Amino acid sequence: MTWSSSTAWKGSARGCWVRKTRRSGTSCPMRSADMRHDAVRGLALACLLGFACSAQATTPSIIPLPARMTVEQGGYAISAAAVIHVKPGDRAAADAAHYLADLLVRTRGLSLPVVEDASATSRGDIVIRSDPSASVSQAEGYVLDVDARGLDIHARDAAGLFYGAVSAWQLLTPDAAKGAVTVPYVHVADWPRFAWRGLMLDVARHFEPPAEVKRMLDAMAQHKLNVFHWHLTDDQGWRLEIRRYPRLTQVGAWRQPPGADAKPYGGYYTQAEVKDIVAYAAARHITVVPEIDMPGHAQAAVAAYPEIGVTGGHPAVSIDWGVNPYLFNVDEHTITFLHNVLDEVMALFPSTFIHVGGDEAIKDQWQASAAVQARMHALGIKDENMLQSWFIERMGQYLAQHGRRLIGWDEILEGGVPPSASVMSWRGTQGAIDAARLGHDVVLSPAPTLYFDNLQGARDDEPSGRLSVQTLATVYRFETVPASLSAEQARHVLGAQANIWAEYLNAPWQVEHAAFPRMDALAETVWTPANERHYDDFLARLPAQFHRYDQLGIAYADSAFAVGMQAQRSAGFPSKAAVTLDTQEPSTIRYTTDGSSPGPDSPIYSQPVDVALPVTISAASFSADGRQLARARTQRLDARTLGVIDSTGFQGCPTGGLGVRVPLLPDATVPAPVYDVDVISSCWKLPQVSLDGVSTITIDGAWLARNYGLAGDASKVVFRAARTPAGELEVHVDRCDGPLAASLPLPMKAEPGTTFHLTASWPAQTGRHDVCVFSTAPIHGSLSAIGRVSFGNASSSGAMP
Ligand code: TNX
Repeated sequence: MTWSSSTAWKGSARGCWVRKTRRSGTSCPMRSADMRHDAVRGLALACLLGFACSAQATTPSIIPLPARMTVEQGGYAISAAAVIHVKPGDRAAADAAHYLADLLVRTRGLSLPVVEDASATSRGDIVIRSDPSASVSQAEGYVLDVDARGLDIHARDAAGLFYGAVSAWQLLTPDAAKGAVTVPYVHVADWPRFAWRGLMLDVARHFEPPAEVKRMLDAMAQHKLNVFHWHLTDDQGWRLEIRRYPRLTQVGAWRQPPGADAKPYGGYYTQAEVKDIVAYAAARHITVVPEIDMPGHAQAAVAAYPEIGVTGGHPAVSIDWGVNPYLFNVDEHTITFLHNVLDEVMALFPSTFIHVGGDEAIKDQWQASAAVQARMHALGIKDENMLQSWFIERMGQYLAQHGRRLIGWDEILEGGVPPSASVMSWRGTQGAIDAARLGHDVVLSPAPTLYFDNLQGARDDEPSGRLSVQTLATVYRFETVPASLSAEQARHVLGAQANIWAEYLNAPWQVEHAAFPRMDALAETVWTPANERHYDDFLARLPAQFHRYDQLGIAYADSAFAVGMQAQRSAGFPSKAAVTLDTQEPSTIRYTTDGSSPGPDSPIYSQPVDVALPVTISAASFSADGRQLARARTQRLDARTLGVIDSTGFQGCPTGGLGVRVPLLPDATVPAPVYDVDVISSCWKLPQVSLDGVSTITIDGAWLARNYGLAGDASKVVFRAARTPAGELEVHVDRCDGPLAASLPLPMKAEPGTTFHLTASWPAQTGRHDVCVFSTAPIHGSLSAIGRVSFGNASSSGAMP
């Protein structure tokens, strides 16, 4: 490897500015390297914030950041006439070259031919070549050199060539422009930190068509993620065709959702579709790890074949999210049934690891069943946790006989982890620590950080999801290896993955919104060396990635840069307000007050803006080079809208615990409306509401399906006594047990999906107060939810309904 002979970047020692190398013999003086790195990061942040900076100052937008990269002065121009060279017979290089060419057409409008050419080792434009003696020897690693001779990508294995091509694509797409592009001279030596770089997609709760699964696989490959964990079965749907047991999909793939006119919801993958998807993934160096969840989350399978369930009853496919009671029984017949299922699973999925779930199997049914208890005693097994361990081990042994390995959620540690098992740790990181200490391999996917079903911002325009906000920064700062593991134990950490649970992600665009750009943060977490990761540098590389998403039609979330607005009436001036603007991440906010779209020349926001009402304020965030980082958010401010509080201004009450943002109906695919509810306690806190002059309160809300399996938490649901048949919304001031200010009887028609609009008068009071709204609706039947609370006063008259 000879790339240490690089030229200076802005006067620094050669090859020293981006990152200090850990290869002996090529290291730069530590201090100069660190200083340079800090300077570059400082510049990156400055650029993002809008201060003057040169385009060269930021690290080239490769995500995940390579293990080592040096940038030099100069660049190689790739024109529309450029060529990608591969050697005849170098199949892996040709595959990578075609992937690169295809991406370039789609995103840059550059149509570069792939040419088989015996002299491909000599340089010119882009060369991709297998090289058994490439200086990067790690699996999946590659070298990418750009100099006056062009781009050269070489690697020892096919995955390395592919990842080199992906990095080259990113270098070739630094902005939104089309056509020719000049690539900076860089030397990249890159390889992954972890072998398991995963993403889990739950298609059981909401089905994703094969085309969308492929889109996600493509995106994974472009982030150098290599394990697609496919959650194919759950209480709400069995999505994999099993030829021996056709009812699993004929019955188990369909459910009857709540709502008066709801049509059956469902879908499944035929074996032909699965084979196609597995091949598509393999071509992108992704292993598909299927999950067949057992012994819990089994309701759809039991609905199809009641004889493999416990009670003898015949449930429908579940419409309740959460934890449902249906387990498989432990008869030999059922074990054989599941082995037969695994036979077909193994035939379809070449993955060494097969996931058998193991999560959230509450043991009520096993405890209540004389047959299960008799079998447990006959087997000499002490309790139900150990019975689960036995059950899982029966699967583990079967898989091992076929040369496969079992992996399961961390509950498989309860009752003794089967010796052959690997563990996926989701309830925090303790499961990973315990398992690694016991010598089992582990994958980290802790909730809530790596649970992408959580919202990524507090704004009311975030679509549905769980209400524990997990920002881009939180995901980025996740460290895979728990600090308490010794170096020896840490060797059992295979890697990490994010999980896209889909109870509230009803349509492909919502899955994409949840996944991107947090997938970028995840990718860097699992690929880039820990000490090379710097959040501000990452943020500076993100705008280019957003342009790529735009070109690929990916519905990414701009939540990290979306401008939030808060308006406060100016004291003593009812027709004036002060507007505060902010973003989650640092950016330059520009705004307009004349209804026009904010652009790179609009005024920069620096302090609260005084506005005369009515006004329409529009704001967007920008990077220094004028790239818009988030779409503009617009709000009309007048006497009426100033008194409106939406979910951005709601907080949960201390009594609650299970906060979710849900659509009007559980399977609705339209973007709005959505409602924030706490399933344990129907209560909302509105902090510090200005009550001066308020004389009415109006609440817009809806009846929602109460479709939650709460298991042991069911007894925690807060009951509040009602005064009227359907209950009412009680509004209290200062505290939930403070003075009652209004009581709005709920309408009787409590069919899920019906909205309501309730108004009451409001007693005169002054100043800012917390306001607490809670529902006294019965705790069975539909769930009442509020979407918007409007406080009206004399100056908003006319606008009041
Ligand atoms: C817990 S994580 C589950 C899933 C849910 C998820 C929702 C795990 C192994 N089980 O069934 O979808 O929470 O966030």
